[in-house]
Order: sequence, then structure tokens, then C-alpha cells
Amino acid sequence: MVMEMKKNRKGRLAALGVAVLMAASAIFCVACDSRKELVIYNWGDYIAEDTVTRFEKACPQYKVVYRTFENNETMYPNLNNAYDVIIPSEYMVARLISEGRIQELDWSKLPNVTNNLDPMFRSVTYTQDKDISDKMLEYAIPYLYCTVGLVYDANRVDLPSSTTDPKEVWGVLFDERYKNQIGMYNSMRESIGVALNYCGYSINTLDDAQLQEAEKLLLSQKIWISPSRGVDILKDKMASGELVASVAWSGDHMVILDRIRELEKTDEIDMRFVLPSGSNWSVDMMCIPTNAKNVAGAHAFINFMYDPEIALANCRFVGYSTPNIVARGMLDPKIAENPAYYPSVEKLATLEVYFSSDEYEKKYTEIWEAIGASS
Ligand code: N2P
Repeated sequence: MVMEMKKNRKGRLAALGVAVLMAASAIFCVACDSRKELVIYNWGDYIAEDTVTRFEKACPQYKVVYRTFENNETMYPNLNNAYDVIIPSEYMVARLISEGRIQELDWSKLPNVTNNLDPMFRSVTYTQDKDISDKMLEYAIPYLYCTVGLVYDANRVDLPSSTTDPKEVWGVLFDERYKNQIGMYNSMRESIGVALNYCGYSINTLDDAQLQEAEKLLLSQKIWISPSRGVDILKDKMASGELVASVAWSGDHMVILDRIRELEKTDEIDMRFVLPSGSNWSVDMMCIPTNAKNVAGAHAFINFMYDPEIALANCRFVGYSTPNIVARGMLDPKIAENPAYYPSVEKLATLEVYFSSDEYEKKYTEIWEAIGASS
């Protein structure tokens, strides 16, 4: 009995010793990891797999915490979380500037951006408010950009290959022949924009009758066509052949093509991308929120993303278009000169960026909620 007690006591002491050692080593590890956190908030599937590790190697004083969002509207309510770098689209950036939620950048800390930003981005129209459009680059640096079009399997969808008429192109998404086989982005402006462009209206209309028509169309699409709704998941559904057509950012078309090759389905699927006239082009931009805790690290990250090798790796991996002029020069000319991915300034003038203001927010959100709520 005494022996047993002694043994138990010994065992307890040993266990206690191990626990103390573990706690001490945990404290020691935390203490020795003196790296400062850098919290990044980006779209899903929107960075090359090794970019973060490469950054941590290049700037060992920072430890990246990486979070993702699905679309601009789901990102917005989370901004109280003190991220250091966020990457919303330009219309959301315009809103964040006017609300004072992002801070002015220190360009002296961004030499790679100064050297490598495609000059086109110094003069494009980012938003309808000229004052904000003109000062956009003081607050935000283009990361990647894209156009919005239709991806479709030409073997299964009946669409004349030369058309860019929005009625014909988007008509595929409202055609009952493709019931259960089309994809719609779970993203407010893209969904409503497709319907408006199809109806022949500006994707920036504030006209109530036009907006109601778009809403009705999307509601009846939901009932009669039953689209798959999502963002990144749609790429897999297109590549596997589950869907025949979908609204798509141009970059997603590139990824779908890669996945079709991986699945060895190139003989079966002829996946094309068509950019309808009057559609959207958009640019996702790196910004530093006003409540960021690691402003120096955020500048270091933005600058790192403009290293041509890093920018090239990212645009190849995620398929979107790079505003880094040196990286673009290293791309296959078949891609770098394709106007659906790299529209000229003249072509861009035929497309629209999304405008933003409280009125847009209110009217478009009402429609988006009505569509989401309907069964
Ligand atoms: C989603 C990235 C989408 C960015 N993977 C479009 N602005």
C-alpha cells in the first residue's frame, strides 16, 4: 500500500515535471517568436500557393496571418477586425476612401510599385466621383484585374462564336434549355450587372424601373433555371462538365482551362470566354485599413507583391491579369495580347466599372436581398 502510494506520488511528480516543462517551452517559444503579425484579408483562391512563405522568407520579421472572403459585400462588415492589408475591388475601395476606413499609402516605401505599375492605371477611371477616382492610387494599389463575361462549353451551348451582343451572350443564362446547368456568382454587383446588361441597361443604373426589371429577371431565373450559386466552386463545376455555362471573371476562365487539362477533358469540353459589350471590368486593390496594427509590414507586403517574379507567379497561378508591366512582358503573348484579359484603353472605354455611393448600396442591396430571400 505504502509502496503503491509512493509509486503514485512519483508518477504524479513526473507528470507535473513534464507539464511544467511543456508550459515553460510553450512560453519560451512564444517569447522567441518575436515576429510581428501581419494580417492579410483577400479573396479566396487569389494568391499563389507559396507567396506568403516567400514573403516571410524575404521579410523574416513578419509572420503572416492570412484570411479570405468570398465577395466585397461579405468582406465589408468584418473590417473592424484590424486587418493590415485588404484587397477589395475598386468600387468598394472608393466607398472605403469616402468613409475614411483606409489610410493614405507612403509611396516612398513602394519602389517596386513606382517602377512596375502599368502607366495605364495612373489615369483610368476607377469610379464616377472624379475627386475619388483621381486620388485612388494614394490609397490603393492594383493587385490583379479582370473583365466579366460568359464561360461556356461550345460543344454543349448554342452561341454564335463571333457575338458580343449582351442579349445573346447572357441569354444563355436565362435559357430554360440549360436548366440546372448554369452558374451565377454569389456576388451582388456581378449578378445584378449581368441582368442589367442583358436587358440593355447600364450596369450602373439607378433607374427604379430598370432595376425592377433586372430583379424580376433574376427571380424568374432562380425559379426556372435553378442556377448553381457560388464563387470559387463554380470553376470546378465548369471543369468537371456539371455546368455548361456561367458568369465568370476572365481570370476564372484561365483556371477552368487549367483544370480541364488536369482532368484530361480537353477532347470533351471546349471552354470559351466571351466578353459582352458594355460589361464590367474591375480591379482588385491592396489597401491598408485605418485601424491596421502593422503599417510598416503592410507596405513591405504590397511592395513585395510588385516584385516582377512574384507578380508573375501570382497572375499565372490565379489566372487574372497583372497590372505589373514587367510581369506582363514575361507572359505568353497569346495571353498578354488577348483583349478579353488585357483590354486596351479603348476597349476599356466600352466597358464599365461599378459606381458606388450610398444610393447604389441601398438600391442594389435591396434587390440582392430579395433574390437571396426568394425560394
Ligand atoms: C475569386 C477572385 C475574384 C476576384 N477567386 C474578382 N474581383
